[in-house]
Amino acid sequence: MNRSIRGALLWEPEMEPLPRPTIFEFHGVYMTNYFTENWDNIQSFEARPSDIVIATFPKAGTTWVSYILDLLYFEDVCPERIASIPIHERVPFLEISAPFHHKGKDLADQLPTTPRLIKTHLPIQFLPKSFWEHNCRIIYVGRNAKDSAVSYFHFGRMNFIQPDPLNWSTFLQDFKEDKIVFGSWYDHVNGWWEKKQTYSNIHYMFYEDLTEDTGREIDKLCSFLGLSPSAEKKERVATGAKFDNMKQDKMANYSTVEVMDHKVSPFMRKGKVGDWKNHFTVAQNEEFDEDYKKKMKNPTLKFRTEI
Ligand code: PPS
Repeated sequence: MNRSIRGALLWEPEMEPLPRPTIFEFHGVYMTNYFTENWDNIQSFEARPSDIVIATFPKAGTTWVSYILDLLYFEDVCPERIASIPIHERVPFLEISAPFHHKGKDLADQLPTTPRLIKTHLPIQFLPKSFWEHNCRIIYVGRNAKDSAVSYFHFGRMNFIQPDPLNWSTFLQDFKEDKIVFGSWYDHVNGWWEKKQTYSNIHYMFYEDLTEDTGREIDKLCSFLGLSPSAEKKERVATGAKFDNMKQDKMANYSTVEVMDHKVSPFMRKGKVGDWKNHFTVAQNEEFDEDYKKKMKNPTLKFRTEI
């Protein structure tokens, strides 16, 4: 195995393809060993009061919001980081412990920045307690279930450290039964929403709102974080974080990640609200809506499936 400049393991084309991980129930949530192997170290992670957590169910726009925050905080002070370090190292994925990846917890420990921006897909009950003890700021990003399912399906096809999603109808059934990595979309979005009612340091935002009006959502983020960038700076961040710009940026588009095959499906795939309409059959949509109504009991949490 080779090592890249920063020490990441490199996967070479002549090597055996990685076997897909199996999914299993872990404290009541479906996971793979790539997110449970380093569990005790993750749970005892030492947060700092200045840390900012970006929490999401997979495929909700984590990278988009990470990129925006990274630009807001560090574009002026260390532009070389943005130009030369991939986003998943600038904003480490706390719980990952997978082949060809640095452990997210180690990357987070070693982050030289203040604040440290830290990504997690953990459901609320698994967030290391140190974040709560230090009253850390948390940005939760939600995305409607249908587009999340579609995006997660394609991600599973191209990412060899995900279980094989097999085909769309099988994956959709697994999504409805919570048999996907990080478990139930429903529990995830609701768990974090309910916490927001008692923990004031959560800013809960939506992918659909960000798509509709990025500038407005950047304003809300800044007000939550106590930042007051100039209008020019905000404009620069909004432009830099546009889908087409991020798709071209090798430090943001995951093209440096060895376990992803972007020819199967690019990480920066479509970036749209409503792509589910190109995947769900009429029958799948009706069944999904029925099931959704039963599971989403809290009338205050509303997702938009089109804008
Ligand atoms: S991950 O792997 O869970 O961290 O993925 P995540 O970053 O949460 O979600 C990936 C989806 O977000 C889309 N994306 C964007 N959409 C609009 N604008 C911008 N700038 C942007 N950046 C990422 C990305 O394309 C994935 O969605 P789909 O629907 O698959 O295109």
